[in-house]
Amino acid sequence: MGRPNAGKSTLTNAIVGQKIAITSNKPQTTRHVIRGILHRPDAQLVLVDTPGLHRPRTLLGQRLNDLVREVWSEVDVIGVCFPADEPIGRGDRFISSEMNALKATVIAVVTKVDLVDPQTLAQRLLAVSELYDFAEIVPVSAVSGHQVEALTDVMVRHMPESPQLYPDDVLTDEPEQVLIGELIREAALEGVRDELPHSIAVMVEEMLVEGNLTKIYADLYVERDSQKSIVIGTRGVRLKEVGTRARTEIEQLLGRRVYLDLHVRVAKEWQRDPKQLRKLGF
Ligand SMILES: Nc1nc2c(ncn2[C@@H]2O[C@H](COP(=O)(O)OP(=O)(O)OP(=O)(O)O)[C@@H](O)[C@H]2O)c(=O)[nH]1
Ligand SMILES: [Mg+2]
Repeated sequence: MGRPNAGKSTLTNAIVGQKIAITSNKPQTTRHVIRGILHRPDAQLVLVDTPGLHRPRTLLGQRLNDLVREVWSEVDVIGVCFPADEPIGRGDRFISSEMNALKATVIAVVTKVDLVDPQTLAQRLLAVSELYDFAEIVPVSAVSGHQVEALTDVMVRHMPESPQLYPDDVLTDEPEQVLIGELIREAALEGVRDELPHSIAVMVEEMLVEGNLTKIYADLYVERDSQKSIVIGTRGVRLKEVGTRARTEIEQLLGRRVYLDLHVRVAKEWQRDPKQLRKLGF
């Protein structure tokens, strides 16, 4: 867990060894709870990637925070992520103060250490140690791989004994259709700014297998007509780029050729509307 953009999903992917969660440099990329499984000879780690905890401005934001808090009570170890390239802020202090009430072992993970010099890292580690009495503090880089294995060792050390929970070949509990929708949203997030990333949602409506081709029909939702024009771009150029980017990723995931049909629709103010939120799976 951690505030938005702290590097939680990138780290989850690095530990699992496969992309199961989408990532972006926009805050609040993750919108649901994603389980990733690491299989080791001595242990099985079920990683639970959560949305970034933040001060909510919409009903969606509230729902996302609720999801995070639900997870806290279900896990054995909580890794709180702090990005090394940003100073400790009010959000981090707020999150740490909530850890007191929890049963789980709480460790601190200082992420993105490849972005800072040793002196800055030392300062960050000190600041983190003063926030809360963490059981351990582990600096890592998901991008360079530095200390990722050491982090998994630490987590395994704090795991209770348990029967194996997932079969050997399962890396995530994400349904294929959800993963595909997420890959489309990730492609759509690239290059958009301000409020627009928050307004984008994707639903895969239909998947048809025809020979060695998979046909995918998906709707990309925005909240206003003006956003629709931005997403589509002049003569559809942007939407076409998004489709191409997403299709490449989906083909990699499925290992099959893909035809992707993307429609942009307006769902007015969906982030604040309980009925629309339900329709979009929140
Ligand atoms: N250089 C560097 N960048 C990283 C590292 N980990 C994550 N990032 C970048 O940080 C940004 C945010 O990463 P995410 O993994 O999406 O962050 P998150 O905590 O899951 O964010 P939310 O889902 O919005 O809460 C992305 O642009 C990543 O590429 C790292 O170890 N090194
Ligand atoms: Mg994330």
